[in-house]
Amino acid sequence: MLDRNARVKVSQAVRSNTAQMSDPASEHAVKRYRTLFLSDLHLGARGAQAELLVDFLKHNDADTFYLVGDIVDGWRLKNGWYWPQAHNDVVQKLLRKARKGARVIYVPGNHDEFARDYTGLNFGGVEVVDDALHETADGKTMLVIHGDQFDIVVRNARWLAFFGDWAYDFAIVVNTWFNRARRMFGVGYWSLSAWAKLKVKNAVNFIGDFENALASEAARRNVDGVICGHIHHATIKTIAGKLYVNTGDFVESCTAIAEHQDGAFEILRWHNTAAEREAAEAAESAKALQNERAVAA
Ligand SMILES: [Mn+2]
Repeated sequence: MLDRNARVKVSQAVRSNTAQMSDPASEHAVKRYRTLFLSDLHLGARGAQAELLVDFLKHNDADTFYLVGDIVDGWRLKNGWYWPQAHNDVVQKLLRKARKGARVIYVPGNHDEFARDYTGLNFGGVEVVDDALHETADGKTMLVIHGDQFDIVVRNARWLAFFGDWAYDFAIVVNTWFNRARRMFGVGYWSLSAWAKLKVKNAVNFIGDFENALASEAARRNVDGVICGHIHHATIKTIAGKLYVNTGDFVESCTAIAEHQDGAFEILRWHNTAAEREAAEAAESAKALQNERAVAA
């Protein structure tokens, strides 16, 4: 499954100590999962952690990858092209996984909404869909959706609950048209998380409202749970009998969701893992490496 040459090549770019990377022990560092879910990479934005992401994709593999929206930040790219090599490397790594037989399913979000014009199509082995139903190894059906579709519902959760089902359906339709109109007229996307940050006091409510909105969507669709992104807050929990899984992001928290071979979900936190590994490697290696780093810094 692994192309050793490619790995070593990338390693050379990242680390100066190649002898250590070709060491058979580092081969064991690659973990294989049934499924990996990633969202909110925001490639094209300066905040994207592309190097960490490349490192993540090097050390983690899966039969199926779900890209759960906001993979590319189209809104940022509109205000000036920012596309460094590392961002390209992420895309290349994902396409390469598709070429090598992994199933890659791309569920666009609000920042890469342009991709929603291509749903139902397949690009270099990457399937583009509005949302997906994922069957876990232990037979759970999970709705995979970015989550921005519920922005208006989340903002108005309190009074929508008062009006009931029709208001909920109406709000989702309005949400879709509202975003489409904003895109058509080139107005920036209204940001749920920016809105929540402004209302800091309501931030906890906001996360809770989002989670409840998504869990009730799982109930409406008669599935066992939901896997989403959008709010940059990784979680695995049960809400009113529905499994709520949020992938988090690769901007601030650097998280992903893994499905193990038995169907169990786990949050992978790569920021810490990468830092821990680097610390261990630095401790193991000779002072030469430390000196090298001191010079580099
Ligand atoms: Mn989003």
